[in-house]
Amino acid sequence: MTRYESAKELYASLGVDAEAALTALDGVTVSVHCWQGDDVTGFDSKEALSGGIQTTGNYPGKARTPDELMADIDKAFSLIPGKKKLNLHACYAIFEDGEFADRDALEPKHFAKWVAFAKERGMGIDFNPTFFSHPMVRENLTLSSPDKATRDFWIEHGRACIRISQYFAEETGIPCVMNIWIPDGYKDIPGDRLGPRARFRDSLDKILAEPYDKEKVYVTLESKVFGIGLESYTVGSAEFCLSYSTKAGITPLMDNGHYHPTEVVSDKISSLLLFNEKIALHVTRPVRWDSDHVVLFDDETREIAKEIVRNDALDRVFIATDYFDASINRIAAWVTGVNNVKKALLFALLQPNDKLKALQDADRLTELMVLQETLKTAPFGDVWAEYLRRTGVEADVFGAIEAYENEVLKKRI
Ligand code: RNT
Ligand code: ZN
Repeated sequence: MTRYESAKELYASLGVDAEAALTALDGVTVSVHCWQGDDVTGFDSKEALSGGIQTTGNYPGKARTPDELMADIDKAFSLIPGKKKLNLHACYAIFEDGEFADRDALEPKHFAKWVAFAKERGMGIDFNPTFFSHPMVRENLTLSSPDKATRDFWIEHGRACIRISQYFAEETGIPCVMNIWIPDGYKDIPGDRLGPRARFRDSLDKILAEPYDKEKVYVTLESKVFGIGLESYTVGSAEFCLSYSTKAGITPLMDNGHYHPTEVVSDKISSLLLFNEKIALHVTRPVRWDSDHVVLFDDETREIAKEIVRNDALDRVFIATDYFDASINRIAAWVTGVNNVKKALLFALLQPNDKLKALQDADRLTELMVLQETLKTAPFGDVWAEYLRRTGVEADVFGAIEAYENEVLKKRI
């Protein structure tokens, strides 16, 4: 008997069908952020990373060109089993023959190379307007700026990104999730909290006035609690973004680094599912703040996955990763974090969810706790190893990455 066969038997004794779990996992798409590959730098500007987010570390071998980033994405994706989508930021526009277009003038053609890349690999593309690392970010403000010219520039950027998102959907045949996140806020106590939020609302209305096909483009709005240098006030707070999304009929996005340290996104998913057709997630790992560490196979990641799976919402939640660590091999960071999201989903699929609910509803809470603890040490690893085997993905991630580092990354000097 193989280790998988024995694990399958054990799970069956707990009321879980391991084969069904593997089939379900293989159907789930995770949208992989391109920006882990180059520390959120992109190709359109020489500006330092701004917007209250930060990468730390200087690990050698960072991708400097579209070709390098694409090669690294290929390497990372070869070590991640199952379905993937590519999540791009507008600052990853690729300009050819010395041409340049500023953010308010971006066109689909500036992403044609990415479309070709995605099509060759049978993937969809998600998209993000880039409201940071640009000289038109004035005093840390974009869509909420008191300066009309600044707002107008960023509104045009948002509208351009909707057109590009629709182009991605049409070219790949897979809907595009376009996420809006702005860094806007104040370091110190503001004199007016309402004004910036009213201007943000008005700017969003203007962006969404751009016509688009709602079956092809899902616009999402991501909230935040604070950023570095923006500690006292964030325009796009949780309440603002949730209220705006509901009113405008767009999709709310929760990043699990964007809440107070003891607040958990796993507890918020059920509430949002009750009131939204779709919801979106940025899965990350906050360490004391929104640090964007690599996602681990930890309690909260598993709890998030359980909330998606046991509420039967795998087709209602857009799952994306969002972290950036420059202190370790970036490809290892990508693979580890995305695979941990997939592992957490498999772990959730290997829970006897109906039984757990029934125990709770029958007030058998002692049994519920004991069973949940038993499941933690069930032979989950053997089922994951079987998934890697069936998908032909190398299990020795470090070995594969070390070879790539020696052959490719170390030559980028
Ligand atoms: C920032 C947000 C946002 C960014 C990316 C690069 O706090 O999480 O999603 O990380 O858009
Ligand atoms: Zn995010």
